[in-house]
Formats: sequence, structure tokens, C-alpha cells
Amino acid sequence: MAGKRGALIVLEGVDRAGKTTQCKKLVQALQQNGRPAEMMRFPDRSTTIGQLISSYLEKKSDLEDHTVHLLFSANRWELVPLMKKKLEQGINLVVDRYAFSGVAFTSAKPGFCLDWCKNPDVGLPKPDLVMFLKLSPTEASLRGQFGEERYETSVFQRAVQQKFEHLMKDASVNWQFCSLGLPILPLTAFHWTWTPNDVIDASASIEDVHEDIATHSLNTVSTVENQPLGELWK
Ligand code: DGP
Ligand code: NA
Ligand code: NA
Repeated sequence: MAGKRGALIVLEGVDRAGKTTQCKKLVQALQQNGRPAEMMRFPDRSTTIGQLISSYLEKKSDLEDHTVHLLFSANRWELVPLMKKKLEQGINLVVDRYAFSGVAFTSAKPGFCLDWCKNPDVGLPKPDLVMFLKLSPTEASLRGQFGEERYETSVFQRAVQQKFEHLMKDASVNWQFCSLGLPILPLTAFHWTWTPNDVIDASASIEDVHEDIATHSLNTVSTVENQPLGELWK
């Protein structure tokens, strides 16, 4: 049915912020509110490209840093036809990580600039809502030891955290600037689609974090139905 699409909702954050738990709870909450909803996650390790990424993350293979960045992006692009189909069918998609992780994780490596990192993801479906689960490295470390995968070290996670913070600072500057002219702007108007309201304190209880996320999401779901899907970073 034309004009009644699903919303694209993304949860971002450093490892162990609770994204996967919250994505699952959000899907349930949306469904209980009579809103069709499905979860997706990136990287999607089930595809051929996803298997290359998975093997790299498990340190079973080595890949050059630019190459793996492009594979992560290709993994998002290969799912775009499916995402669009579901959104057009009115299904709300709750996505565990997206292009923001792509930029934060690769730009945390030496020798990568933000613009280069963003480029391959330009034009991806633009999320209607991005929520960032904020958790300090200290709090993250209290949630247990890191696993064995690549990137799961406190030194690298701190670097990723700094990149996310930097990106959000850019967003809040944009937000303040934009709000001078227009008191209420759709979230999709921002470069990074991150506004201060979408930064969620992930150190709160699972239920409190969930309430926050569910409230934001239900608002978004009921407002996007007649808006066209945007394109990322254009
Ligand atoms: P997860 O399955 O959510 O634990 O993600 C696996 C790891 O891959 C995690 O450390 C975050 C990282 N990651 C996710 N997306 C990207 C990406 O696009 N680029 C890079 N370099 N790393 C990513
Ligand atoms: Na992980
Ligand atoms: Na996760």
C-alpha cells in the first residue's frame, strides 16, 4: 500500500553496550503495539561476504584494512534490496549496528580519515532514527571480559568510543545551528542523524533503557509512514 512504509531504526554503540538485547526487546514491543517489526544486524555473517568478515573477526584470516572496510560496506549494500522490500511492505526494521559503526571502527585505525570511511556507505537507506547507547569504557569493562574476536581489546574500544563521541559532537553542533532557524526539525535533517535526545545512557537498567528506546521508536514509527525513505549522507 503506497505511503505506509515501515521505519528504519538503528541502534549503535560500542561493544557490550547492550544493543542486541535492546533490539530484541524493541522488536517485541513494536509487535505488541500492533506494529510489524523485524530485526536485522550488521555485519550479517550469513552471506558470502559476511563469511569473509566473520572469518576476519574470528582471526581465522587476515585482510587489509581498506579491504575489510569495503567488505563491511558491501555487506550492508547487498541487504539493501531486502531492506527496501520489507520497509515498503510496512515492516519496521530494527537494526543492530549500521554505517555509523563502519565509520567509527575503521576511522579508529591509524591513517583513516572520516570522509574516506563514509564514502562507500553514501546512498544507503537513511535511518529514520539512530539511537546511540552510551557506555563508558570503565562501565563496559565491568560487564565482563572481552571475547576473542578482533577489535575486542580495551585499547581499541577506547579509540572507537572517542570516534563515536567526536561524531556525536559534530551532530550536536549541527543541531544547535539548525535549531536557530527551525525549532523542530525531523531527525533525518542532520548529517549524522544523531541529536542529543538520541543518546541513551546504557548504564541504566535493561528495562529503563528499553522504555526510553521504545518511546522514541513508537514516535518515529507513527510519523514516518507518509515520508519517503532518505539516503544516507547526501
Ligand atoms: P557484532 O557482531 O555486532 O559484535 O560486530 C562484530 C564486530 O565488528 C564488532 O567489534 C564491531 C565491528 N564492526 C561492525 N560493523 C563494522 C564496520 O562496518 N566496519 C568495521 N571496521 N567494524 C565493524
Ligand atoms: Na562483538
Ligand atoms: Na551485540
